[in-house]
Amino acid sequence: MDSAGSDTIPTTTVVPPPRVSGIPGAGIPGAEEVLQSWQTDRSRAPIAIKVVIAGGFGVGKTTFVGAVSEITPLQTEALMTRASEDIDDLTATPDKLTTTVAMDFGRITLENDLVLYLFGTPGQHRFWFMWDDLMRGAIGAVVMADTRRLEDSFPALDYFESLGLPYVVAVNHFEGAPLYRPEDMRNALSVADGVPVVHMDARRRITVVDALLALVRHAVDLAPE
Ligand SMILES: Nc1nc2c(ncn2[C@@H]2O[C@H](COP(=O)(O)OP(=O)(O)OP(=O)(O)O)[C@@H](O)[C@H]2O)c(=O)[nH]1
Ligand SMILES: [Mg+2]
Repeated sequence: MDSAGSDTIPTTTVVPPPRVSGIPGAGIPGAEEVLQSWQTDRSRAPIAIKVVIAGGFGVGKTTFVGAVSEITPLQTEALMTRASEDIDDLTATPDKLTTTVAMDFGRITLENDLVLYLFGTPGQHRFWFMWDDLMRGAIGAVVMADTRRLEDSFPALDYFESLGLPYVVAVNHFEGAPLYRPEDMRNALSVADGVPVVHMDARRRITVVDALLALVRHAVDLAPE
């Protein structure tokens, strides 16, 4: 038996406290809320969009996000074990010791108050089930490719083709890797004519920004009127 007893429960009227804000009159019933100029100037409001950085294992997605993020990027790197040796090819990146196990996250503000939130996908096969969740709300994707192992890009390209989401192909140039013309890359990857193919180096901010701008322009071009 409950010692409080059901017939002794006190009845209390809870009065919510007035909301606290820096706006004069806020929280006072009946008072007009005085809006500050910065609250009504819609030209100042940044447009925030989400983009995804995808591609095969070790192609440079985490490096890409880290190279441009204006906040300390969120990384979910974990040491790789020998168990992945037979599945994820390490020959192109022999010094790579870690892999992304959930996502990368970063932010970059482009001109005209355009804020991009960058979400990098994990590359190992066993984490691909997370891609659907990572795509939610994205306006498009950068699909990275390494010319030494183009076939690793096919799953990501197929994925975005079937999803119907705008994407650009960013060819990440590693030292010593062959450099092909964008048209040749397009043919080799069977990428449609309208899809931009750009060359970049994931470690160089300026080239990463160019790849992101190419994606934003492409997404705007494809957006319905
Ligand atoms: N030379 C060169 N090395 C790069 C470049 N981009 C990335 N790397 C190196 O390649 C390795 C792999 O880079 P990550 O950014 O971890 O690749 P990732 O695609 O995020 O890898 P996963 O998350 O495991 O799929 C790292 O050792 C990077 O330093 C590049 O443009 N040039
Ligand atoms: Mg990564």
